[in-house]
Amino acid sequence: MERLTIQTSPIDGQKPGTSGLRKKTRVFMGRHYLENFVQAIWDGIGGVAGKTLVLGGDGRYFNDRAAQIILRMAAASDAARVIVGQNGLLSTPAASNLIRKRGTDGGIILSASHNPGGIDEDFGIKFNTPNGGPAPADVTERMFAASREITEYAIIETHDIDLARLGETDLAGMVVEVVDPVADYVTLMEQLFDFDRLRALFAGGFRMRFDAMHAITGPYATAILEEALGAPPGTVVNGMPSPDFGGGHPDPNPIWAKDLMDVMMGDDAPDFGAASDGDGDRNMIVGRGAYVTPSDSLAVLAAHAQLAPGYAGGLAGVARSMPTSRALDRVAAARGLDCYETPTGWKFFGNLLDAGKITLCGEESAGTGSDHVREKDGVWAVLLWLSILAGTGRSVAEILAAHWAEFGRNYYSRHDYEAVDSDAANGLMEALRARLPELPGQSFENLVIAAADEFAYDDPVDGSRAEAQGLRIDFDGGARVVMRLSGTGTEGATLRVYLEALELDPAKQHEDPQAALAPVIAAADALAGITARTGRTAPDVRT
Ligand code: G16
Repeated sequence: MERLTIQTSPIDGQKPGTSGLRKKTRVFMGRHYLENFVQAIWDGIGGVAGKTLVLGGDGRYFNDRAAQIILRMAAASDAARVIVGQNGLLSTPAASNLIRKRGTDGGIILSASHNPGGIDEDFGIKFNTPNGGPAPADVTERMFAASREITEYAIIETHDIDLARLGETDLAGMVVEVVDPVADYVTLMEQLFDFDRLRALFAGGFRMRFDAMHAITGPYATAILEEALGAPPGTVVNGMPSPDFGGGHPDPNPIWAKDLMDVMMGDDAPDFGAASDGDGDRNMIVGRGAYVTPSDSLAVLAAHAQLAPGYAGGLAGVARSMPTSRALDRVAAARGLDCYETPTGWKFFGNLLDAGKITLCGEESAGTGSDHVREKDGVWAVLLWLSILAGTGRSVAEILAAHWAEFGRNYYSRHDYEAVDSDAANGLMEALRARLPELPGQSFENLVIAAADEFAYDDPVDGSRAEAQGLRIDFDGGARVVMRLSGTGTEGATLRVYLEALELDPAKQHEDPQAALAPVIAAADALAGITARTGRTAPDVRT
């Protein structure tokens, strides 16, 4: 084995976004691209000499090659140990759990989350800090700065390490420890949830369909739902991870999980349906004939969390990302809980969780989680929903109806305009930003603007400030439009328009959300000139 020092030079654009560095796979496969960024990670965290890291990914195309390169680079920079999921696989929440449980110096997760995989699709890499959570901005900025000054990187020249075999091997003085990617995660879930009770639910004939979308949660869901809880074989569908996710788009929403939606809206629908994304941190929840928006799901989980043993003692507080609907706030107000509003990005929950200010948090982008790890967690959300279904004896539709009757319904939808010309998208945002001060008092489509601002966040724990986190326009009566540009796309710009309207009258809480939101949708277009500026007459995705 030879330690090589390879001369290189900076590559443009290695700036981590909302969740690590995401690019087209072919970009990552380009000469020095991955190596430069991995070296930048080492430099950004003060080197890896003597450190222990976790490594794993969602199994997408290039995961296996990237894992080998990272191991050889870690060894060349004198890391002590890397704990790798078997075959280089780990779901994002399982990686977060391992980082915490083993007390490591952090970990690397290979994923572009819900983005499609394949040689012509997307790849990604992110670093999680020793608390198990995504690196905060100061750390990713150091990585970006290092990527702009890089002149060389170190790598061990050797044959591939066998990542299929559990156990330890030596790589130039570094221990490579290959672990079962599922086992520790199952143990954690057993600590939070009453598996006996959930077993009894399935034994009583409860039917469920979990769509793993050919992504990483297949093995986790099979081990927990079918093997540990006794759900019938076939409960988990598309359970075998594949490098291109079966040619699909592993994004658990009604568009990309349409098969599941069709089953759940059909005549013989199971009691409960769920899906998770590429790396297992997102979730979609759907009952028989009842889709649950991620924002509503978060609010329902907060209202009923005590039905699971892990949360029986109550919640310290809750948090949501700013664009997430304010359904959570209504639960928090009624229950006397602190409720924090953070920018988009799971990393912003980290300090609140570490400081014990919150127990539960979530986002409109199909992520919910708690203080059990420092990532959102798809399978965990499913188990908490199952605990609520078992504990209340109600159906998903009944739980939703009761929730809205008690707290009001925050009708909600997100409209995405994808791969928009970047200049057009930036121009739209700039023009709207410039008009914010004059908007209060004006009316659009008969909705009167109560307040308009650009969201900035002051972290209550470390005092750091994050600016320019989205434009928000509040209307009288509880409706709201938020606009921001995505930080996870890999092509042009993605304009996200978040739409919300509050309905307190139970008689009006069962409309189609797009119809209920029609005036807010029209007001958003009138405010920002979406069609005029982007040339788009309809969004690509409506969640
Ligand atoms: C990531 C972040 C989430 C964020 C989502 C969408 O999720 O972890 O916090 O809500 O991206 O971000 P954006 O609106 O900037 O595209 P994931 O599941 O893609 O890792």
